[in-house]
Amino acid sequence: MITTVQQHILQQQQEISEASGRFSWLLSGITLATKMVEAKIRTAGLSDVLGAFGQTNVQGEQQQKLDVFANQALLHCLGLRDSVAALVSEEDEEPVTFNRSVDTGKYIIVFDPLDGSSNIDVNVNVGTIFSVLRRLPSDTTDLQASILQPGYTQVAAGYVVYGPSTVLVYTTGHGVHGFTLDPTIGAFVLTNENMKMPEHGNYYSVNEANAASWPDKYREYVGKLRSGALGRQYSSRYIGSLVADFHRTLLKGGVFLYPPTKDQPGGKLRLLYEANPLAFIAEQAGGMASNGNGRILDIKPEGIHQRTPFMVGSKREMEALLDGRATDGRAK
Ligand code: P6P
Repeated sequence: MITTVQQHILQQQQEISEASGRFSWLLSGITLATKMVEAKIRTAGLSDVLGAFGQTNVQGEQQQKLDVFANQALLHCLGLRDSVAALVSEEDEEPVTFNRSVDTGKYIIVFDPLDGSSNIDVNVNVGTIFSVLRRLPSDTTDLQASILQPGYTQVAAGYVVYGPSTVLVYTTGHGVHGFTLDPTIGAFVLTNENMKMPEHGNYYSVNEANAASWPDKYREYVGKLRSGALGRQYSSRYIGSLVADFHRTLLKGGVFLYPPTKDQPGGKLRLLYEANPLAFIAEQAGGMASNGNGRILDIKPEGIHQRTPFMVGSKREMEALLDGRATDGRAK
């Protein structure tokens, strides 16, 4: 007996005000687009979709052909959903808005169409990250107020990691649920209901090449992870694709860090379509997500492409970072 992601949303609809048919119709736009991306990625080397597109995006990053394809797929599939008031993409400077009334265009979708670009051409996991916000009833103009809501207002969040299998993980605030794409039927099938992040993990995940330019507290913290000062021996894992590093942290526990650096004092990762959705999932799974000073989900965004320092992981590792626990979990 299989449960697809569409069925799962509908089955939950008694509990979730957002799981009306309109919301599951919205989600099907995302899953359709990610299936299109998956099909392209699976045969990337065989068709002319690898390599650079020849333009740079709003982040000043060299766009990869698959970046552009994924962005177009999401804009197309979601633009057809009349409940979408605006789409915000990492790849586009400005939001794409649809002239829909407050009663019809009820949602804002924010997404990173293909995260992990630096890994695309070397056949390493990449991912799609999405976040769903409710349009503010008062917001009948440029929708900025609806787009720049803090992360705790998210209606839903999720990601798809394109790896040995293609896995969708999402939450609507009622637990975290994982689905695996069954290519024989073209559907995301429930494989991991009510996912919980282990309270304590054995991995830490950070780009240690930046260590010299981190603020001291991060160097000291990673030093304690290495030395066993937190009461256990850790192993280092860093894939360089946020979605893959996060997915491992969700399943195995531990901590992922992208601290401030000299080049990126405000952090490298983006608040709206990377940190917020993953923070929502992490908290729903029993983990924590912080910018080093406070909860990611409490940050009031100032701009749609705003960056943030991003630390996320198991409660024990995150508390050790945030309250400076130096030994086996006792407060300093
Ligand atoms: P660095 C990929 O380009 C990305 O945006 C995230 O997926 C990843 O976590 C991060 O950048 C890696 O950055 O500086 O360690 O290469």
